[in-house]
Amino acid sequence: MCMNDKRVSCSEKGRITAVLQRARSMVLLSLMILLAACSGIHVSSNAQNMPVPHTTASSDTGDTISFAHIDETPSAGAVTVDVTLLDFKVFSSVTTFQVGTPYYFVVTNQGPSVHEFAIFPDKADGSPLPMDVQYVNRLLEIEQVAPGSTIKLNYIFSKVGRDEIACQMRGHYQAGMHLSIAVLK
Ligand SMILES: [Cu+2]
Repeated sequence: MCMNDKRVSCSEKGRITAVLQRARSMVLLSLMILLAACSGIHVSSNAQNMPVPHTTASSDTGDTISFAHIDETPSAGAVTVDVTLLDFKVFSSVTTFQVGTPYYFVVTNQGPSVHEFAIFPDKADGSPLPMDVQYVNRLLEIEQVAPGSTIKLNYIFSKVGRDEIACQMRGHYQAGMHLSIAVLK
């Protein structure tokens, strides 16, 4: 390709080509390292997001909700509990529960916003625990109930105590989205 009368320019071209090739192989090498690193992170993040026991619906990939545990039919002998989520209130047809009784929660979001359905423990006297403690010890949680939608799930309380049905989405709890309930023996 190089003409005899353009030697300088030809050798320049050669150098540039060599530099480009080196750069290309460097890019390839970095890509391979990056890919290896990424696949490592992916595996460990999967391991961290294993389904958590006692959580009715858990987040599998950050914002994605798994509805794998949501039941469309009540378990045998279950008491139906109608829960209504509003901006920013929670209503429930049952507020006194019993340990060991199967309950079938029918949770409807009648508000214009997305809400969470969760049951958190309170202190023994019924006063609320700090929100982060409530959340860590939550009995069950559906992270997102879309406006106008209904989710249904079976749940049996295993512990006597004071709890609350609540939504902890940003500002919702503080705005009034919590309802005290009691779980008796
Ligand atoms: Cu809410």
